[in-house]
Amino acid sequence: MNKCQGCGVLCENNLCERCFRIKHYNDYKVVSKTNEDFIPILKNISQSDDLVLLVVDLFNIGNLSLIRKYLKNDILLVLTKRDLLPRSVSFDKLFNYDYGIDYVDKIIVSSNKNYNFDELLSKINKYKKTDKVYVVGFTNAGKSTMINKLIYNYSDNKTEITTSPLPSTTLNTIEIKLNNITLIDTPGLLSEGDIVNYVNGNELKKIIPKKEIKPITYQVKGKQTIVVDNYLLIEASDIDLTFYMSNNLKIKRYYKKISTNLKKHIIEVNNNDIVVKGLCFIKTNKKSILNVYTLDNVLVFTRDSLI
Ligand SMILES: Nc1nc2c(ncn2[C@@H]2O[C@H](COP(=O)(O)OP(=O)(O)O)[C@@H](O)[C@H]2O)c(=O)[nH]1
Ligand SMILES: [Mg+2]
Repeated sequence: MNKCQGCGVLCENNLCERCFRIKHYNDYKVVSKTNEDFIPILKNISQSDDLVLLVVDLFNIGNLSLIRKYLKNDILLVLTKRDLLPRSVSFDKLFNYDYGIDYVDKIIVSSNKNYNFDELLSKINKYKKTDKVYVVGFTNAGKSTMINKLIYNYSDNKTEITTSPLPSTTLNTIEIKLNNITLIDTPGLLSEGDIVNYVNGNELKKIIPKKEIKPITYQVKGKQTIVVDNYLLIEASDIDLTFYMSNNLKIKRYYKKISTNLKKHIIEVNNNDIVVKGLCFIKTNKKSILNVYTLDNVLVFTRDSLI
């Protein structure tokens, strides 16, 4: 048996049927995996001295300690998808943000824009203790895309790992040579409470940002309701709210109450961000209490403001 070059499952050929279809027809077949499959992989990595690249989607950061807690290894934090956040965002603010875990170093990159990859390769070489380097993170963080970019930029290797906007594209560990280094891609931890787990393919296309986000600010005076498509409704009063989300989502302001079937969360803010996981984050400018309504299983929480 071979391992599929695209996703790592055992199969007869170099590429399994599912990866072939994703690659040539953009035809996705959702495979449901659970974290039971991934945690043993992390524990196994932890037995080694190998450097770990923890890849983080800057638009959808997630609780990194859920991954860190299984790993004793040195971690290079790779903050990717820089291209999604507005160009005007300060480098220092993003770089010095508290990502909630310890690491040996960090770097901001964009695989789509090929931004900062020379620096990434040089940091990998600086911190690696062995010839193996593991790549971990949440599903959809951009791990496989980053590896493909490294391989494309710096080696003659023609293999490509399958990437897609759906969770669980990479199904098993995949080893891929980057000259003297063996990069090892992993399936990634499922991001619980993320909206991508609860919507269909067409909705995903609208929700997942692909281009630089254009933030939208509402200066709410008195009581108002802000509605984002069928996914989010916010009741707020006397506060500035700046929405960071896909430019394809429709947002509308009402000067009255709007009825909704979405699930209610009462959220206290204090100059920080409200995160609706996978959908958006909303920067606020004062202390206040808001009603935030969204889909049933989607997590809503606050964090220090990223931007
Ligand atoms: N805008 C943007 N999208 C990216 C970037 N890197 C990956 N993506 C997209 O994010 C999605 C998940 O990428 P993938 O590499 O499959 O994630 P993995 O599950 O961590 O391996 C795909 O739709 C990619 O095209 C990036 O630097 N910028
Ligand atoms: Mg992958």
